[in-house]
Amino acid sequence: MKLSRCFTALAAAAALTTAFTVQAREYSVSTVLSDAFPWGQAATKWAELVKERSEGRITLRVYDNAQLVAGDQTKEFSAMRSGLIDMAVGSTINWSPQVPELNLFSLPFLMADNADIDAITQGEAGQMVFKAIEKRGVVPLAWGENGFRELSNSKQPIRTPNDLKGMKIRVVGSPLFQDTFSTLGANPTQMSWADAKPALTTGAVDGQENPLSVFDVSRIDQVDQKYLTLWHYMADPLIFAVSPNVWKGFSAEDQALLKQAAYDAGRWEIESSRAAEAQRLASIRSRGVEVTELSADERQAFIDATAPLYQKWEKRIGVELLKAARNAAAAQ
Ligand code: X2X
Repeated sequence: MKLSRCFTALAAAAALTTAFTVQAREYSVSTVLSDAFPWGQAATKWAELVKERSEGRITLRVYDNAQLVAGDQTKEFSAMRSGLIDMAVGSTINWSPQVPELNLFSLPFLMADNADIDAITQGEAGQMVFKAIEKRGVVPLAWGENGFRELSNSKQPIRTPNDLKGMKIRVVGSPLFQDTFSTLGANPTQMSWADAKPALTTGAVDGQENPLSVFDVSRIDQVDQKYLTLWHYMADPLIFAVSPNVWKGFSAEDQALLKQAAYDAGRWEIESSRAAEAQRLASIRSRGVEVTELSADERQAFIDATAPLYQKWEKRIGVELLKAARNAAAAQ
């Protein structure tokens, strides 16, 4: 081969490599919790399925601990909308500042059990929620689950709203949580998950609310949370979603592949995390945490105390959406 031809061949090879690198770029997937938790496992599963089914053409890389938004989980939705983040598996709570309809799931005692969650997410109400997300500029693909959120504290067992009086409780990203805990007579403080554990450690706050999986894996018992009330007051679904411009860049076949993989990862995560709940509770108990289970009457006292919140919040959430969700739950 002549030298000049050799250079041409080399240049062509280099161009090809560049093209390949551009095509094979990684897509970022944001989560708040790592794959030590069901939440992070949902994202990892999605990445695995996409890699396998695209035969390595599409690579999703998971960035946990909300690191792509410097720990501020309430900025995740905006970052995805603007394209700073390609994809996310995010909680309805953390996206509710930008999508008010997502506060639906945070209404206290709207859903009593898993059947209620499924009836809402898998039916008309779930479709309305997805439309609301689309309207605000992000493409939703499938549902996952963080789980029913239970209440822990360092002071005393909580059986009645009165037991919560004056207690400093760390809450998450939406003003609805401020309203709920203020209505119950507590003293709520909003902070990110990154700040929550230090605040529990120093005693800056007395309590917090999170699913059993989070309590268990994060060893919340080690930061003085000796009391846990199972009140099942709300559950936050997770949503697999994609930034709009990234979505448009995929062919119809790849869009279908991503969506089906998200759906399968979500179903897998929902089932496996529900199946682990009893074991989670047993291990929390075995570490000496005092678990309070409420009688129907005791739970009703919390339902009655928080009922006035519905009037204020149904306007923000949407009267029609709330009606659809209530009908779905009532039909169970
Ligand atoms: O911050 C929390 O409490 C967490 C981890 O559950 C969410 O991101 C909603």
